[in-house]
Amino acid sequence: MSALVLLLAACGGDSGSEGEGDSAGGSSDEWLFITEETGEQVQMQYANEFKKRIEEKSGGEITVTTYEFGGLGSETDQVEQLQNGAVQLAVTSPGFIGNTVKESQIFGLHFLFPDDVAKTQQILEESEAINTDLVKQYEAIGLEPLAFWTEGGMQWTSNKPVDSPDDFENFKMRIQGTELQSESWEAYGATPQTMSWGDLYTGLENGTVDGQDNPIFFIADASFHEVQDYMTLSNHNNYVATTTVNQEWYDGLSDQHKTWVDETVEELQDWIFEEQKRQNEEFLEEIKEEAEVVELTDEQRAEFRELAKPVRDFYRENVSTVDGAILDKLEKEIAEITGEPVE
Ligand code: 6CS
Repeated sequence: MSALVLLLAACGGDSGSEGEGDSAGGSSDEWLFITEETGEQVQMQYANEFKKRIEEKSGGEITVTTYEFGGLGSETDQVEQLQNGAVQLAVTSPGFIGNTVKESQIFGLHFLFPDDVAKTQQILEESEAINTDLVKQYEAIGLEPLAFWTEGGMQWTSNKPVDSPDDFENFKMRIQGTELQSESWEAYGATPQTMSWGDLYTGLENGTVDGQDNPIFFIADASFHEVQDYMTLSNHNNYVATTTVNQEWYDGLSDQHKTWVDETVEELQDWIFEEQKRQNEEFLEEIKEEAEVVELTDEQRAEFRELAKPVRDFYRENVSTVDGAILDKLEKEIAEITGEPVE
């Protein structure tokens, strides 16, 4: 644990408490909210809007302090900080928290969710597999996921056209770092390599890795398109973010504070959907000015989709701690919402 984390943990607790019971982490009046992004990227927009609304609702009684990626260490440090209560709230991604909550790697499966981002958001909000069964897996390690939401479809970038699995031969693909991500890219023939996004611009520039995948807004805002010649509209996956809080802190909130948190998280579901949509649409135009944007045909996508299918069994057998029960249920729920059969 870093010195900063220890300091935050030590400072947190009961200063200024009026017996409201908001005891884990920061004082009862200050809540710390960490994200994995920076500036005006989608997760930060979320955290800052949450801050604005909570501060308004509480008439200034509560201050929410938001931290950008890097402000409190690496993405995996952040999971630890949330668990030990050094921070109270976070936006987490399965690509990092998946090593702690194994079952959450389900969101790393390619071609599982529909291409329609609105339908994906609907599934994230309505699925019992996600909102009951998966939630229990987070709770088992002291975390409380309050909402799952999309940051948009994921696209890959490269310095050569990549529109068939053959193009991934000898291709070093950056991953965030779960075994499921690794398996997914190996299924196409690529060589996965774990790297923090903080090192990714340089990694792409100097050829340590050949490509990466992310939602459009993130590719543009992190300027990856400056050091990549192609962005392929592959929509092979959907980037799922999770509003996650420290369970002890959440359970200790007064009824009033918990209501403010719950209703704000609920309100933000539609708000953040519109925000990611806006950013993904606007940034696409910016990318087109510097890189070639290639759209995969249905036939090309079908080749990748076929290779991605067996990875679901890899998840069931090697990642899941409940023999894939959550995936089995989720597949059926997706089929019900899309009207298409389980693959
Ligand atoms: O690629 C990454 O690692 C980053 N991508 C997004 C969309 N958000 C945060 C994450 O760390």
